[in-house]
Amino acid sequence: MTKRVAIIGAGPSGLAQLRAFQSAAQKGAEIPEIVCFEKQSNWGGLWNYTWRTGVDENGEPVHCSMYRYLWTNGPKEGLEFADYSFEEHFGKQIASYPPRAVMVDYIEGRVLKAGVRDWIRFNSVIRWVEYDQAADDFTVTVHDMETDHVYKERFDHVICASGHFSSPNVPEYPGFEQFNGRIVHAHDFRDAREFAGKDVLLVGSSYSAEDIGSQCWKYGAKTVTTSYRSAPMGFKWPANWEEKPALEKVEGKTAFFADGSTKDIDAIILCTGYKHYFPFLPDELRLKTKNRLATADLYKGVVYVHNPKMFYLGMQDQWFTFNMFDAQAWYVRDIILGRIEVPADKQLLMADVSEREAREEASDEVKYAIKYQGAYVKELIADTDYPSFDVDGACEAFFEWKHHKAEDIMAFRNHSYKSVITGTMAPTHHTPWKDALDDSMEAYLQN
Ligand code: FAD
Ligand code: NA7
Repeated sequence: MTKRVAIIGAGPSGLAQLRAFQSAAQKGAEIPEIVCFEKQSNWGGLWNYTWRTGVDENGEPVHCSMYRYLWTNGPKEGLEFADYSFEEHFGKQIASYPPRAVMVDYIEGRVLKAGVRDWIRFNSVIRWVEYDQAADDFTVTVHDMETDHVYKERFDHVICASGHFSSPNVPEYPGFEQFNGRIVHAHDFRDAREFAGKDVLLVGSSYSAEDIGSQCWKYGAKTVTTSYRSAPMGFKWPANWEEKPALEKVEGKTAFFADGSTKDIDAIILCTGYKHYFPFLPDELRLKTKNRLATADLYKGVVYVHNPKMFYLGMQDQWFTFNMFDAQAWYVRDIILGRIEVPADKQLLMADVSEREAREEASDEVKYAIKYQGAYVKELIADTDYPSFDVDGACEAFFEWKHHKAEDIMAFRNHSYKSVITGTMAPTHHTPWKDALDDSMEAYLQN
């Protein structure tokens, strides 16, 4: 009987999995029956923007954590699909930091070409997954929101690609209950114009704090204050942007920081990260990990060590994104197709995880981390027919990106890099990022 494979989520990781199977079928391989369940009404995952916050039209938690005016926060040359270049999609090379709408078009282009949309059941929320020891298969409970029907189906494998930047980590500080202004987590931040003319405090010192602060600055916030728990971001900020140590409390509209300083603020944006959250998985199948490069309990970063018929995609913290999801998806596909063997001895799977953890922990330098994840991508693609590409070249683009950020945090997106897929240099964008207020695809692609 044909094997059945369930994929949870049609974001970049789930779509990579669909493309991986489709490419094997295209080359003549017999592939299992694939069913991808997506709770939203369209594909693209986090990139599928909605103005909604809280719950969606079905009463489910909104998945999207992206916002209007979001441009990629790293160069596109670091994430380009090896089997579908930006030039192939747009018919020309484009600048290096595309806005969200341009990225969605690109993500969609590859899967439309592959013709895999029919493999996806949209508006379908995975409610529960159970493993049956005797039958050695999984029963998946699905809520079809279009027909309001809950049903169960059996699968030989489950691939969880539900993302991990959607369920917010929301700390509370003394005084929040009485704060006379808006408190919002980055997950629910949608439009920087809301904060024009305001004094905004962002809690956190990672990508969301940096980018949402930059958005607020670009769209006219009066001042931006960021507060760090561990270490400052340390960029050369514009004159109306200040970094403060840990927030201790708020009283009325005044924020108090660990160094004894204070600042009067109108709004607080909690850029305090996300939780790996899988409400549809029982203990024995549920990944419990920190947001790091070497995730807990995943052999080769994808095979769940406590049940190797279950896989996870994209659960790592991410320097590499789309091309890493591809590397993982091709690898998982080849395990399912019997082309790659997973050791039967659980100790060996756990040893693989420990080795990855130790290697990640050997240094906290950024360059080391980028190379570490680059090496992981190389390791996986070496074992499959995913088109090999210059991963070291992509690492170089990341190093340059870091350098450009250090030079001028409000201008790094004006730089261009060379594609490691086509070898073409990206053009310089027609408008500096800080002045480009219209970020529609049409505006971006103008020459
Ligand atoms: P997601 O994109 O999160 O997709 C998961 C999918 O699973 C969603 O469609 C969701 O609806 C679905 N799903 C979840 N639960 C269920 C369920 N129970 N049943 C059915 N379906 C379900 N990466 C970059 O490369 N460049 C960037 O510039 C960039 N910017 C980012 C900015 C923000 C604000 C955030 C939060 C992330 C950013 N990322 C960026 C990283 C991002 O994680 C990846 O680009 C990518 O979206 C991850 O893909 P994914 O498929 O693993 O997860
Ligand atoms: P990250 O990268 O996980 O960073 C979370 C930040 O929040 C980090 O600076 C944390 O500080 C900080 N944090 C977490 N909990 C707290 C509390 N309780 N108090 C203060 N500060 C806290 O998440 P991001 O949202 O920035 O980025 C996630 C993705 O979105 C990323 O891929 C981007 O591309 C977009 P710490 O350093 O741990 O002290």
